[in-house]
Amino acid sequence: MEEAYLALGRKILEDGHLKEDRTGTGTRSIFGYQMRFDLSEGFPLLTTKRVPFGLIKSELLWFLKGDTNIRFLLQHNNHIWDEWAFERYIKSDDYQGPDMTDFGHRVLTDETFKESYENEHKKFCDLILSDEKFAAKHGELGNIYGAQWRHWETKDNGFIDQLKNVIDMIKKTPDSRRLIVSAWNPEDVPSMALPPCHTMFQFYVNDGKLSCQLYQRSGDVFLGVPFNIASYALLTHLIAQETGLEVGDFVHTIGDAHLYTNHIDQMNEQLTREIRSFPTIKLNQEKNSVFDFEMEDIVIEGYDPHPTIKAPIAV
Ligand code: DHF
Ligand code: TMP
Repeated sequence: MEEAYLALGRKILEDGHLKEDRTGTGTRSIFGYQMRFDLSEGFPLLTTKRVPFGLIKSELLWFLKGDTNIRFLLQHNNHIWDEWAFERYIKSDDYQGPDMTDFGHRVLTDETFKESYENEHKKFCDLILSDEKFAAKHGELGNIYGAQWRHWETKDNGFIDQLKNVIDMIKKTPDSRRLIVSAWNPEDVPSMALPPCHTMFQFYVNDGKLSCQLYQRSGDVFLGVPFNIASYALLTHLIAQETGLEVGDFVHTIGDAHLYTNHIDQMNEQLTREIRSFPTIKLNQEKNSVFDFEMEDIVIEGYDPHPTIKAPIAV
């Protein structure tokens, strides 16, 4: 099954169009791709490079709480969203340090700047952790995933808990064709630190099994996509446990599937590696609500990946 992912990487390397992008990095990209992972055959955490599952767990628990502030992530030593909060902070009047404009590119080419960035980044993280007021103001990413999943604001000043509703629907009307959660809220998109990449997902129940399909509008195939696959596989396991179903397929549909030009060597390296068998996942069987899970309730067993492959993230 990991082959489905590697085939995507290979296809982009072979057929991808050269395409400029918002971050100014440049990509090779294709439009429209679908992968399918049978979750009963193993947990889709890639083995051809190490994918840090702890970060995927804490990010998903953060979404499930409806949280959109990076403070929780930092408390779990998870730094995958730092750059997007930091970018907002340096544009605010409260930031008084050295000029950090365009830091994402400058760290790649300028050693002296990189040192200064790392220093400012560390100060930023320390403040988020130690100063609640600072965190409330500068740790916020806007109404990203957690807010839309759990607290979609309505015209009458109320809100919709899409995730709770979809779980209730899976229990009561499993044949429904409306088992959908949308993170794409056009009213909120302009104020988000990053408009949702995993845009909407749908569940499907057949033969006692729960399947999930994600529509991802934009996929960073080397860095983001391995996380997204594991994250939605985990979400499907959690919801299956609560609803008393087995796991079915995770279907991953991507719109603009791209490799950044500075990830090409890394992807080629990964493609030389031999696939190992997927690990398995163990959930604390005593938890019967998706919203009650904590880090230690979710464990991966038998994960024996090839080593990490580092790549710079495009900001
Ligand atoms: N921007 C871009 N350009 N690509 C993304 O994938 C992306 N993902 C976001 C936010 N913005 C993004 C949120 N998810 C990493 C993985 C997922 C993610 C953000 C970052 C990442 O850097 N992964 C590294 C390890 C990071 C670490 O150990 O801290 C990896 O090698 O998988
Ligand atoms: P964009 O908003 O210009 O599409 O940039 C977002 C980038 O982040 C793009 O490369 C896709 C990537 N991304 C993922 O692949 N998965 C994710 O979960 C997130 C948040 C971002």
